[in-house]
Amino acid sequence: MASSSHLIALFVKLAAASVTGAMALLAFRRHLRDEALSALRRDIRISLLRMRADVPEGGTGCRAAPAAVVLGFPSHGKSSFVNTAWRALAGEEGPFLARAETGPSSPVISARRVFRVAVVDPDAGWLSTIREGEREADDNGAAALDLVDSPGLPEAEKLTRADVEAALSLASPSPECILLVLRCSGPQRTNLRRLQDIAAVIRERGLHLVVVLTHRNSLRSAKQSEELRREVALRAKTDSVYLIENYTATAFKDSFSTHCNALAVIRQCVEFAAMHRQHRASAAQKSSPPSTLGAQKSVFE
Ligand SMILES: Nc1nc2c(ncn2[C@@H]2O[C@H](COP(=O)(O)OP(=O)(O)O)[C@@H](O)[C@H]2O)c(=O)[nH]1
Ligand SMILES: [Mg+2]
Repeated sequence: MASSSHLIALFVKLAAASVTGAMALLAFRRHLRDEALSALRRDIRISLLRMRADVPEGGTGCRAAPAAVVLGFPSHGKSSFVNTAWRALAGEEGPFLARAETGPSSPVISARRVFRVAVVDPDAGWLSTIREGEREADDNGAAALDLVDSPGLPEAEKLTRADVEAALSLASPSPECILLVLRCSGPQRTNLRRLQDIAAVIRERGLHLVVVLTHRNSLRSAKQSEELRREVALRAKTDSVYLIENYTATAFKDSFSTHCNALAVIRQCVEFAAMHRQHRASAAQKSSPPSTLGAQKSVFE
């Protein structure tokens, strides 16, 4: 009798130790994931702040928030991606909050198209003195970017080059990077065939593109995802291809992979926008007439 009670006590202790161990592991995993998201947000903030700092106040370059146009066919998840990116960048918690209007079928006519998203400072609070300069810049909206939700391209069969050109030139503010959003499953998957043509027009305008494939959860396996990613990369001639399951109002649950992918997409996009700005600035410098001071100098050299 005494030995069985000892056994039970031992069993209870073992169970308690296993539960504590499992909880500690879960807490550790959560900490690692939070750290990974913070690192991505930090990278994005640094790039955005650097883009602004590179142009002195009153200088000739552009100090505005970089603009990324979200392009794609209707109902492929463009507006949902804006909402997803907003949640991930702002580090929003609690119930899902939509900024861009979304809908299951026909394109939603939304009055709002430009969404200025500020990137939350992961170090706010405990690094307050070191990062004072950055916070000051932040007050002026430096660590932010504009996501421009476009109305949607015409159906894939009817799509022409002029349609893509019009979508790019009508976008306001004018794009510095393109986020091409395509649904990776269902009958809409056939639209991927037009990827090559769309990507060509984007490149001809001197813009970089990031391909965002939505409805990731409808793919059956990691192998299928990888094959699709490779196929899209070949068609679009870019390695910047990301698969994502967007946040939607139905059955919403925060997901590490969605947060991580949305932040990775935006980090790439900001990098491309910075390259685009630099390219434009150096092209403008080359085309501007040499100053008289420069001309005199060359005479005396
Ligand atoms: N399951 C799932 N549904 C999505 C995803 N992205 C968008 N949706 C849904 O697809 C529909 C169309 O999305 P929306 O963002 O309005 O497409 P848009 O016309 O390209 O802006 C909406 O009902 C969304 O809830 C996704 O990644 N996964
Ligand atoms: Mg939309």
